[in-house]
Amino acid sequence: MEREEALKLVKVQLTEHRYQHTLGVMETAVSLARMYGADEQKAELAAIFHDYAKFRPKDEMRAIIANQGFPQDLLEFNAELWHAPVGAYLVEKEAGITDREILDAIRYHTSGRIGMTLLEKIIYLADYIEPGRHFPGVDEVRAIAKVNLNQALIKAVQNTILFLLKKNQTVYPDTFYTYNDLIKKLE
Ligand code: DGI
Ligand code: FE
Ligand code: FE
Ligand code: FE
Repeated sequence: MEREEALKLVKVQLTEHRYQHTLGVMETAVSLARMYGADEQKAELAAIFHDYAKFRPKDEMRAIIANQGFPQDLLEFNAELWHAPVGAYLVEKEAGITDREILDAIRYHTSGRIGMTLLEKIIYLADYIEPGRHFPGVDEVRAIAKVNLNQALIKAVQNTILFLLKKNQTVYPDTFYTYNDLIKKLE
């Protein structure tokens, strides 16, 4: 699918603010893909669609997770996690994207997972450091992303976990698994 068609499909699903975020993720993901040797077209499409389900009603997301073979423990954790797997499902169903690598990059963009692919890492990181993000620590991750993808990803996951802990929020197990897996693989 061409960029313009994908953007059109996504724009109607999002608020203007979230659409601008998506454009930032798109540019960042393509640049990371070029830097780290990933498929730039796949990075672009995955980025465009990554938050496709962000504004779906909770009831619709809950039903998709319950009935379409997703891990049921998602339903016991923060609903903020749901738009990622539900997005992968809907992007395939409604936008006709069938590429497994793209769909998995969407699916795991919020929690990560053990054994993340290069494309999954790029989308997770692009989502975290796109130019529209302004939280504490993001500039440090932006700088590391220019030299070491895994180190930048570790920092992003660490920051996310710390942020959740400080807000007294639950942390989904996959988020911890992602962190542990990246640390174990450090040389
Ligand atoms: O959709 P975005 O806002 O662009 O970013 P995202 O999909 O990476 O994250 C959405 C939210 O999910 C964000 O506020 C942080 C939160 N989140 C990420 N990992 C976890 C989590 N929330 C919980 N409860 N547990 C997690 O492991
Ligand atoms: Fe998201
Ligand atoms: Fe993220
Ligand atoms: Fe996002």
